[in-house]
Order: sequence, then C-alpha cells, then structure tokens
Amino acid sequence: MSTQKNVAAIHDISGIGKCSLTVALPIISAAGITTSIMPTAVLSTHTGGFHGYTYRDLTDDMRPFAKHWESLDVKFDAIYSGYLGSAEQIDIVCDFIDTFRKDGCCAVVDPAMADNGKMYALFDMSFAEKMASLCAKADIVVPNITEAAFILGEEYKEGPFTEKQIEDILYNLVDMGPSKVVLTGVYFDEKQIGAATFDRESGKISYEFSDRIPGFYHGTGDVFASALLAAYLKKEDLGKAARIAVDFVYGSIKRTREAGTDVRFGVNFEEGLEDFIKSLK
Ligand code: PXL
Repeated sequence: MSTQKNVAAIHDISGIGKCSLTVALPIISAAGITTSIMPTAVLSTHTGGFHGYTYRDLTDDMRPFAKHWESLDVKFDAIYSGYLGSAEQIDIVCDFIDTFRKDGCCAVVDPAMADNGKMYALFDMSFAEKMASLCAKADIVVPNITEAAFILGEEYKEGPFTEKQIEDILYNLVDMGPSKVVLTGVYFDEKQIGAATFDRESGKISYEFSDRIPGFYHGTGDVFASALLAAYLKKEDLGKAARIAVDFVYGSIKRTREAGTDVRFGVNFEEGLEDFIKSLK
C-alpha cells in the first residue's frame, strides 16, 4: 500500500476565472494527491481583464495558518506557491519553506506575476526582484518566458526563439538556486508551442510541444503548473510530467476555443480530467 502524497498549495482564491486554487485543488486532487490549501487572498474574479473585482487580503492569516499546521506535525511532499499578493507574502512563503521542507519535500514556485512582456495588474518590477528571491529558494521553478526574463533582470524578447536563447534562460535560472526549471511559452516556429525542462543533476534538457492554438487563454499557467506538479509527484520524471501537462493544457485550450467562451473565464480543463488521470497510470 502506498501512502497518499500531500501538497501545500499557497495561492489566491479567485471566485470566477479558473486560476490559482480553483484549478490547483481539482487537478491535484484528481491525481489522488491530498491538497492542503493556504489562501493568500480572496477575489471575486482574477485581475486579468475584469474590472470592479473585490480583493480580501489574507496576509495576516498566513503566519497563524503555518503555526497551526506546524502544531499538527503535518508533512508535505511538495510546497507549491503561485500568485502572491505582496512582498510580505513572499517573505512568509520563504519562511514556510524553511519550516516545512524536510524529508524529500520539494518546493515548487510558479512566479505567477507576468505574461506577454507585462507584469499583471497590481505588480511592479520591485515585486519581480522580490519574487526572484523566492525562486532562488525553490527546488523547481515554473516561469513563463516573461517571468523568466523579469526574474533574471533581463529585457523581455518575443519569440520565435533559438535553442541557444532558451538554454541560456534555463542555465541562468538554475544558477540562481533551483535544481530544476520548467519554462513555458517556448516556441521555435509559429506552428508549435510548449515547455522546456532542465534538470541540473542529470544535465538533461527536454522539449515538449503541442500544436499552437492562436489567442491568449487565461489561467493556463496555473493549469500547467498544477498538472506538472501532480504528474511529477506520480511519475518522478520531469520530462514526462511536462509532456502530460502540455497535453492537458492543449486539450483545455482546444475545448475552450471550440466553445467560443470568453477567455477571461478560464479554460475548460474539467472535461480533460478523465484523460489526465489515465495519463498518470
Ligand atoms: O496566475 C494567474 C492569476 C492568479 N490569481 C490572480 C490573478 C492572476 C492573473 O492575472 O489576477 C488574482
């Protein structure tokens, strides 16, 4: 009998828009993994394209949450952080990792803060610098191309990319501290897009692509990182986990495009969960 794995997921809850905890929880649970959640904020919707959203900051609850969890002697196989609302929340997550990362627990940081060359609403470049300090502490970082550039203090460049450009980004990120990187939004031509993975220990780089569907689909970074983490905990192979996550995101975007729904409301990942579960077997 195998023991069920446990992930501590630290992200916001956006009531509408399918991102952060509202995708992390169903996807990681579907993989048969326990998810312990620490909400960083509660919003009526995410901040990408909606106006008039509510924002309840939960920074003051985060340290008491961690203290209580510590008293319960809980163990995590992974700590997974995503959208964080402030520099103080980044400090809290750094301390959380110091407290709970033991016995093979890996810290996975999705520096969810930017896309398409721009920081998300509510963030500035000083936030990117602070996020770089959390990435340095992580075991695995999962940035998109924009986040990677901002974390490295480099200028954002649009693709198509060369292999050399992507590999330089992977090497530079690993030099900051994490032993593994999964970079999303990688493309060498207009037909395909996907992820590049790099594992410092094995020195292995892998590329996992799918056909490119035009347009911008909100929340796909969170769907990708959640599927990647779940698959990595099951398969223990970064390249295979990225392959599964790329296919899951591709299917989610395809269904959403075919349905013609407003992309601010997120992608239809739910109807891909059955195949996702099968791919983990
Ligand atoms: O990871 C995307 C995301 C998550 N949470 C909130 C957001 C966004 C992107 O805009 O606004 C609140």
